[in-house]
Amino acid sequence: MKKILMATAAAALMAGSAQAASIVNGSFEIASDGYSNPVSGGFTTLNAVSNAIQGWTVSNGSVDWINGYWAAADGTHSIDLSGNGNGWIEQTFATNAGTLYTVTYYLSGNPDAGSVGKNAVIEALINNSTIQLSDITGIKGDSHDQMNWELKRFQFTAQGSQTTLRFQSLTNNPYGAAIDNVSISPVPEPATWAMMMARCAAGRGCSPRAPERNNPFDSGKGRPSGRPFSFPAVISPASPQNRPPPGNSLTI
Ligand SMILES: [Ca+2]
Ligand SMILES: [Ca+2]
Repeated sequence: MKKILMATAAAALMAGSAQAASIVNGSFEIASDGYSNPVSGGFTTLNAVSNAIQGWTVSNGSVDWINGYWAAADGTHSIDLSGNGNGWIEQTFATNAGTLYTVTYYLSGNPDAGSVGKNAVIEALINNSTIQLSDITGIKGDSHDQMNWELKRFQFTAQGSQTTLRFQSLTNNPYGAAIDNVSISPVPEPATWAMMMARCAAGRGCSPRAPERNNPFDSGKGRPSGRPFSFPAVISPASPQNRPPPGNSLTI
């Protein structure tokens, strides 16, 4: 029972604060208005600056927008970060300054030049200045059907009301790192966890109390009646057939 309560509390926490940041079209499945998806089984090379992919900007070089050319981690679309050479793709979203966020994404590599490791960078930026950066090395897909997608994690602490997440290829040929299914969620602060667990233990419920602007759990006023409490998905899981095999743990 306690585990159920803990899980409920965790879900409630995530739901209560998830509105602060979300990635639009993290699986790269949707074209912006006025743009067409790549032909099924193929791909489209997008040169900077391009906003053809809903929510995303190709901001430097070029990337390939894949639609079924190889197996995606989720859906049918993914990205080769090297279109004809190094490419950057990025998205800017609302954040709460001081909040720690976890970005998850799936990573592979274009297998067309053989099973060769790729190099790339993921970074969080504010006003074009890097907050947090992580190198990505040695990723490889074996074939179009065996892409060996790996779930990766990247964390940063926001420094303002907006943050940019950028993926950069460092493989300056047409065969770069591949990404798919990007999502973001805030990491609950220890004090918030402690408060929620104390409420659970005292039998006062494991749901957060009324949202109060930027501090959803401290109002003490109770949630407004008649307003349904929902639990939006924070992290979109990969489709079952494309999940990493058992034992492939989440790594940074
Ligand atoms: Ca996808
Ligand atoms: Ca390419």
